[in-house]
Amino acid sequence: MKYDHKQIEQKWRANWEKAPINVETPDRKPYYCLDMFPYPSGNGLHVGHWRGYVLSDVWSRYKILGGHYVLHPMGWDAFGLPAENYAIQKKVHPAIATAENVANFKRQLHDISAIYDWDKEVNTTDPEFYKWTQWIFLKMFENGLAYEKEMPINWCPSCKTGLANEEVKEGCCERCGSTVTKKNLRQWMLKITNYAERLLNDLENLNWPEKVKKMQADWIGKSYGAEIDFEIEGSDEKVKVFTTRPDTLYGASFMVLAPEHKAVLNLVTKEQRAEVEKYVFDASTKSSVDRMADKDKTGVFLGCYAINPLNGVKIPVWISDYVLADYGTGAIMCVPAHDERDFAFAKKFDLPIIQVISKTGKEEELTEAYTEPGLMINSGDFNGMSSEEAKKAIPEFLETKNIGKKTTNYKLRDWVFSRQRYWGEPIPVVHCKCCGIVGVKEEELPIRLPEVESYEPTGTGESPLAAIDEWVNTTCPKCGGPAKRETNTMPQWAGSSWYFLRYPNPHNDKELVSKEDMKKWLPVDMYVGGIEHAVLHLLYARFYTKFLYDIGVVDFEEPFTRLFNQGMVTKNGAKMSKSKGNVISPDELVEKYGCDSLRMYELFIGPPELDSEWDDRGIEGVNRFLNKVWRLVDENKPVAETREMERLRHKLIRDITIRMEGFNLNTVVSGFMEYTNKLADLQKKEGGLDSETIKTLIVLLAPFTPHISEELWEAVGEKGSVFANTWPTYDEEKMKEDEIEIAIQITGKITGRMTVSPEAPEAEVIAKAKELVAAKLEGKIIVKEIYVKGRIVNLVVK
Ligand code: ANZ
Ligand code: ZN
Repeated sequence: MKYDHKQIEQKWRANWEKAPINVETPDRKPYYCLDMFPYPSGNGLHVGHWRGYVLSDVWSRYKILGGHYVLHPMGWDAFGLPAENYAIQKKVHPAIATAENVANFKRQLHDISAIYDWDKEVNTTDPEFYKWTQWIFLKMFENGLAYEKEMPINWCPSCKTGLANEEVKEGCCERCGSTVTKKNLRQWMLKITNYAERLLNDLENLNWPEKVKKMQADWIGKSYGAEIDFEIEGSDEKVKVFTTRPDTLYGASFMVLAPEHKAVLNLVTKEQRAEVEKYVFDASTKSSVDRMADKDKTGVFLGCYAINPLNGVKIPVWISDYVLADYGTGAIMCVPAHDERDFAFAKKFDLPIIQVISKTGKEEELTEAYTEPGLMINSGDFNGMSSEEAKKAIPEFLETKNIGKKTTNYKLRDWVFSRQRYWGEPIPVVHCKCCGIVGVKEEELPIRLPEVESYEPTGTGESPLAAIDEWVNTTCPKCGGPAKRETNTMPQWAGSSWYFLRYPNPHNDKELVSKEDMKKWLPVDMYVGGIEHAVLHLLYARFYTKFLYDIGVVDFEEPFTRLFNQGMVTKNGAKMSKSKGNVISPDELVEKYGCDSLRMYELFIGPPELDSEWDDRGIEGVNRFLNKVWRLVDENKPVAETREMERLRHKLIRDITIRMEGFNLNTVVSGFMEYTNKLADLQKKEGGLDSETIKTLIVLLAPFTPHISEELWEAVGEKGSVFANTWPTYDEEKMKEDEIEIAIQITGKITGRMTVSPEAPEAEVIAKAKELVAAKLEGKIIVKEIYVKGRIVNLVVK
């Protein structure tokens, strides 16, 4: 019988449809294995997408064999810009393009043979789904976590539209190339900052990659520091600075304000005003990323001086765009001796550099900022203290004088939650002249997206929804008077922040998730997806979960117990993407080598957490290996089990299981290759292998190559699916080599014999030998001990 992948794969897919392998029985424990759901783009899947889907499917099938009933769903994160832009170009409704793309994705996913439960499919653009996305927003609004605020957004002055950050390429509009500016617009914000401390603390207990936890912690960015008031010479105005290094206060030799700082125009002198105003305007056109980037420092002197509160020294006040308006207090004291950015600024504008911390306790010639701890110098009463002590002592002193206080600061900002776009969830509130902003009644949800004629942004910074009077004009739920609907829509992140709660029963129209479904399935046991979501998506999902916990919807605070981030598949060193023209489509590979070969190659390509280079020859090698497995089973004449077969089988189970548990899936595949060679040798030597060993190999392979395993399982005469088995277990005892006899010599003369394991360590064997011949050693001194492995112990005596 020849290995015919096409025939086998077709046959087993049809069989699985008739008799599903993932079934609920009272003794099977639920296990939830989740993929990050895709955005159904028009480009379809490439082999890079396969990697994550294969990983999670192998894991799901492994869990089925481990005695679980597995929830392994799939769905679509389908709101967002690409569909909307396509709609603008082609004048087709985004829902139509989305439906086409979803159908194409589904067809391609079918080739992976993953055990997705399509009854549980979700789509964020489906009103049945976004009803609950809106419901969560309403609850946040009721709980004071959603609020309106004027915020600067990216604005293209020539397209007259607001732009998402992703649409700004190197400071220019992606569509027309004009320089993007900022425009103040009314925005909806979510108070994620209320959760900063919990989001940080709860990272600790998650079984997540350390790297991701660190990225989240850095993003939340908790720091301890102080706020210090500086008086301004000749003015009543005081400027508050935020610093994480109050120990360096004596070294502050100038002060810098953000260009947007509200005191700038009060403080600037007549002489400096024109230059300052120009600088402020220019800064308003740059993004904060550009501003923070390490580049040549720019800035303008305001003409006035601040007074250092500790020593009364006059320091000049500047503005510069490296100071951000919305972090800390938007103003900093600058210590060029100990801060790199301040050092660069001082060098450029020839400002004084005063060292106040030193390694040796003496002043040195500084060629760069000294940022390490050390001893305090040039700091009045604090001289001689360690800088770590001064970090506490100086703020305490300032507090007693009422000129400063200790603070905790977070980098995390509230979340700008509105888009001036069509293709997103309508925000479910109305604006009433009498009552202000009023949430719609829960019974009215979902607030459906109306049909529009033009998806184009309006040019006023409002969403296209604003142009549909019949939709916009409504009545106020509170007073019944005329009111207008909110026309901003939610960002693409909204649906993905909670979709995992919906999969257990996407059609539940009574509640977001039922108590029974929650108890049974949630939180998610294993979440698989790309590292690019390490911060935003995963942080938003954690925030939503904590909020839903607080209002009693779910009974857990963390959504994803275990997280695995797969690396990317690269080709010629670059990430696969249509624009780079280096995309490998799975379609022909499946056709030529089969789904099982491609699944296995996706794992063999490298450690799953790292980026790995695609190599076309690799899949051929895997295919040859699977042919070898096929022959090993197909041509086997079962023989009675020998000790050697038993030993090899237990070792195989152990090695595969341990690597599997550690998610070292590439080494699982190489392990299979290694053991298959050993089994083939043994088969040759003994004229066949015992059927238990053969069956064990088939079961172990099943999560990786489900079709071949099913076919071989049938070929060895077994009824039913290979997935009805349980994952084989191993016994350390059975792995041990049989004991062998070795001779004990005393100075070359055989004096006894004993049996030991051939793997027993030298020290153990010699100790045992000495014990056995102890009587003959009495009164003698051993001068040398020799162990010839598996043969002789020689004790040389005097
Ligand atoms: C004086 C100083 C001396 C500072 C020194 C650092 C080193 P993190 O750790 O990121 O929170 N800073 C404060 N507000 C800022 C703003 N709005 N824009 C840009 N920079 C700002 O950084 C806190 C430090 O960054 C603060 O401590 C302040 O500079 C600066 F040897 O104050 B430091
Ligand atoms: Zn009203």
